[in-house]
Amino acid sequence: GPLLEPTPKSSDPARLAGDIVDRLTYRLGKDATVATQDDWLTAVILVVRDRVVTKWMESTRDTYRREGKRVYYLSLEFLIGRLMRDAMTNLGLVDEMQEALGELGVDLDLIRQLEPDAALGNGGLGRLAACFMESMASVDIPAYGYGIRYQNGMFRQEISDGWQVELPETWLEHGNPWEFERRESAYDIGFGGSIEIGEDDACTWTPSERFIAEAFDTPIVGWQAKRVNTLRLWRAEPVDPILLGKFNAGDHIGALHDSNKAEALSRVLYPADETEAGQELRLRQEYFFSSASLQDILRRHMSQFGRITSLPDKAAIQLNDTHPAVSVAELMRLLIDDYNVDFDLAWDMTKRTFAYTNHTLLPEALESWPIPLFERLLPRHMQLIYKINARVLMEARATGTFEDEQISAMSLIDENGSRRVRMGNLAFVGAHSINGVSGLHTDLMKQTVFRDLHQLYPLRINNKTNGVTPRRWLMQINPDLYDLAREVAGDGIMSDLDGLLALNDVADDAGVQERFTAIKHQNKVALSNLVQDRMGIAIDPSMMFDIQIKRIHEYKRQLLNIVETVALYHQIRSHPERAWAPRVKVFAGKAAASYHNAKLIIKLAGDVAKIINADPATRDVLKVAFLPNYNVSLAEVMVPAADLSEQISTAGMEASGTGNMKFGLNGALTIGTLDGANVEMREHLGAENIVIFGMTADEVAAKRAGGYNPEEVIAGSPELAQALSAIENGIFSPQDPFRYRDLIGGIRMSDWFMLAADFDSYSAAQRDVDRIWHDKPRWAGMAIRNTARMGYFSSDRTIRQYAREIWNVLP
Ligand code: DL6
Repeated sequence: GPLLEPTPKSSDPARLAGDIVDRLTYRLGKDATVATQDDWLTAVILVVRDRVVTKWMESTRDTYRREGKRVYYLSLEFLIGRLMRDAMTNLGLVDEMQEALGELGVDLDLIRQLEPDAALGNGGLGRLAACFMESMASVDIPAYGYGIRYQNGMFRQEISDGWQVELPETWLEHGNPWEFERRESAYDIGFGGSIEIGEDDACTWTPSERFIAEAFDTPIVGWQAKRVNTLRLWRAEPVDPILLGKFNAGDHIGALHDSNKAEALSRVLYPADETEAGQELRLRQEYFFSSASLQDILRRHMSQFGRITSLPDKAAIQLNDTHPAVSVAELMRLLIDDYNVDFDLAWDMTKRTFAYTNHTLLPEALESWPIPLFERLLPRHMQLIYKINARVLMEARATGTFEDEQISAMSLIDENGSRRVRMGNLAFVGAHSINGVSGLHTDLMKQTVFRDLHQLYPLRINNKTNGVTPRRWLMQINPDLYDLAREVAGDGIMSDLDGLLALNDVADDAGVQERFTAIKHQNKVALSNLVQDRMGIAIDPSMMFDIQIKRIHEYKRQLLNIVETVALYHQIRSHPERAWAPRVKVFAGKAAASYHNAKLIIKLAGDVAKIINADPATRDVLKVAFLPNYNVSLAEVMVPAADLSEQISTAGMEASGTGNMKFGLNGALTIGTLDGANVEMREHLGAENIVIFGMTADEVAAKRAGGYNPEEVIAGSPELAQALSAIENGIFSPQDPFRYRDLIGGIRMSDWFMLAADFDSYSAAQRDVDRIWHDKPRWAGMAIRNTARMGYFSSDRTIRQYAREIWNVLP
């Protein structure tokens, strides 16, 4: 009845101001005269959250009423960043809030910057999950994200004497006003113990260890608040917070044993990005969140539909990489052991429910677990995996078309060396859809990692090229460019990014170019101010901002960029009379803590910067900066300020890239290889609006197979040879002249990432970029056409494709 309706919330600035003071007073217990900026931030978030909650409940009621299918996105990473501006723009509250805070004497932009980044992810995979959450709400798909509420997310990077130092990030320090703790949504999670087979093969698993998973919900608002979905993150709790017996016996530390063990489960995000994988704790985290999420999904399904067999019609579960792949075995266990479904039906239901996204082909990133470990932690799951494996291999043998070698490649158990469970194969066989994240990546998946499974199940692999949300990555971070785009293309662009195409017709218009260039300049001023504040380096905003930001990894080839910078430096010194395009090369990114070469590359960037920036002979045309602690919020300042975007991975190695899309959307030109989604960007932009260089994926593969000799290539390229020797001989590290000997030695010896092979082509492409830079109208025209033609790379498009082609849900 009307008495239960919440008070209507208005967006009237006076009302907002009143609500803010109300929250400050009654929720924070603070008087406006003594409130800190952090208090104001919390009060504002609470006010915004209240407006979200009303919509949230409407969305939930609507989903129940429709009796439709829900999408569940299982991901060990959600790299969200800040949420306040996102929620305010999607609610259409920004101007009103600004006015309200003005009345209170609070600066919205200032408190906005105090909000900590929710950095529950490493890089592209986690940020994609965040864009997908926003897009699913924006295109009106009932969806839940499931993950872990890490107390410490991505580490904070400090650069000390040029070296990366990892420090814990404490995003929950001031509490988290966005989340709702759900004590009632808690599940039992078991590990270890033994299994017992009873009558009719019924199995009882008695775990030796138990924990509780407790839910924390964050509402995710879609564009124009069409829908609000839920991000549900799990925190581990002990069953007994304190073992009183032990405590009373004087063992005060031992009394907290269970508590500490639980805390460790959801304590920290593994800095995994494609190389490092912790062992036991990582597997425990994967199972912990998979089991909690599946129990929750089944509970919701049963409470609404009452019949377990309709699960595949009402739930689509997307596995974000193999991190949640143990879910395949867990769903089988729950169906068979708890719901008495027989194995055949359970297997059919499982495959119809799950879909799996692969994000990398790097062999070191393909997860597998030692059988003894797996068996010890998850004995029942191990048994089910053997049974599933037998079924799959029988199907393979029955075709009569596979060699033994192919059968063993399809097996869920890797028998080469010490036996391991292959999580990629488990995800593949347990899903009806396996997708790659760009056209090239999907083709390579079919030819490499999943070649044999693809032959056995040829209809499963499909492509869903990544995208990014234009609300955050255009409208919020580049409001002036958004205004320009809106004037030309109309108000509908945020719901249909293809509308940006209207900009294409005015790309050569002098007035539009002037405006575009002024906006870019202003964004560059903002970035130079940030660099000045944080690092004390002055950079001239009229220089070309040439930016490479992403995780530091050899395949992403930051080293190629640095070596080219050194070569350019030498060239400028030898030929000061030439018309060099003044550039600042900006780098940012984190290295996995145990990735030695990546850390050395960071050090090298700093060493090179020190020498080049101090040289009066080149000072006006070349600068280098490495910005510490790259995160979503820093990207939000860097992306709109870029003139040139570096997307230079060894072809065949970057699954998609999404930074490439953010830069293009904000009117940066791309210099890049034909890798990942760069290939499709070229198709959409036209080859004349992107600078492509280097070998193709096929050429890389052929060269690797055909005996590549980097020394020969180096000998044939005087510029490369000179740059490598300079670095190798300690010109940039005089106090430690051998620092880079092994790093450069690796290029001479094997050069797996084809730095030498692509160098001349890269360097020539950079000189093409210089020429375009000198032709201002040409540059501006290309840049505007980049924005105009990036509509395809909206994550709304990607999500609609998942909805139609994988999930079978109608937005
Ligand atoms: O699909 C999102 C993103 C891609 O854009 C990147 O190209 C790819 O490197 C990244 N993959 C990972 C792999 N992590 N694991 N496993 O982060 O995914």
